Amino acid sequence: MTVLPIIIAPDPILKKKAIPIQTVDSEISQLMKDMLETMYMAPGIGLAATQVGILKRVVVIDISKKEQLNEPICMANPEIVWSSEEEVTAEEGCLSLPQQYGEITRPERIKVRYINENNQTINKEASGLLATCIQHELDHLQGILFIDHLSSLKRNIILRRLKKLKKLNA
Ligand code: K2U
Ligand code: ZN
Repeated sequence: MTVLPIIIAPDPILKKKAIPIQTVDSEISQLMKDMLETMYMAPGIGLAATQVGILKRVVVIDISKKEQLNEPICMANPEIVWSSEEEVTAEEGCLSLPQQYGEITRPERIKVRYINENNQTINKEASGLLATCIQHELDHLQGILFIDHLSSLKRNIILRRLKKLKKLNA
């Protein structure tokens, strides 16, 4: 398995829409495995293919705690088929926006349909951190970052900080 480089904002690739996949074949299955290894190494609890520069509609998630067994979820062509009217606000971070955080409001409960690593169509209900993470990752597949849900003032402050960080690390 391979740890893939995570793209850091600002980067035009992070603003692009990902393309649906035809089927979960050996190539997509290997991508899911590499994305999981990359996510665990980061560490994070979610990762979208867009963040490793691959514009395919694939995300991986694992919200299990360190002391628990891993419970990875691999999603191809994920789509939210229902969202609750009730919303919840939570602090979000992002592996592509290191050390930046913001309070983001999203639907509290969702139903998501996706193709799993075994090419099976799955319908799943989610709430809490899992629902937040799924919505965060599906935003990535649309070229949307959590800062796009903030005011332009806050978004520009974060982007200016990240531009300075990238210059320092170049
Ligand atoms: O997409 C990513 O960059 C992965 C995020 C997923 C995430 C963002 C906000 C809220 C939940 C999940 C990273 O895992 S951010 C790191 C992190 C780690 C633990 C809890 C929350 C965020
Ligand atoms: Zn993210």
